[in-house]
Amino acid sequence: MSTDCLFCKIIAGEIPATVIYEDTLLLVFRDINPQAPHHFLIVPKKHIATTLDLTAEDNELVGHVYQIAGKIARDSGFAADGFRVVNNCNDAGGQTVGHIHFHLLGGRNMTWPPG
Ligand code: D5M
Repeated sequence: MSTDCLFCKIIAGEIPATVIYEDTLLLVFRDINPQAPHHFLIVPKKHIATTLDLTAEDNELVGHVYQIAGKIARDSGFAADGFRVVNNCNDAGGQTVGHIHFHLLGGRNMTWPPG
């Protein structure tokens, strides 16, 4: 845990969030500023700042993120229509919280390129 990290505080239960899934590796909760009818944040419990800080030790963790993204999309009923998983890295990538997370967005038609 990083003491100064918003998502570490949510994982520790110090800041409230609408949690929809939890296991030993991940916490998934609703984004406070949803960009789609379904917008969840899939957050590894391990404090990893950005994608650039991932190591080979995290390969299983990242695979698990995508497996759980599919499970949540199926369980929430938007998997068949399609969805998007997004990881923003650093300032130009649009990252605003310095704890790695994956946006799971569904329930509307996505456009490309993203903004
Ligand atoms: O995404 C960071 C996301 O985190 C952004 O979509 C808002 C969301 N956010 C910020 N604070 C909270 C709390 N307290 N609960 C739920 N969601 C939150 P990024 O990719 O870093 O821009």
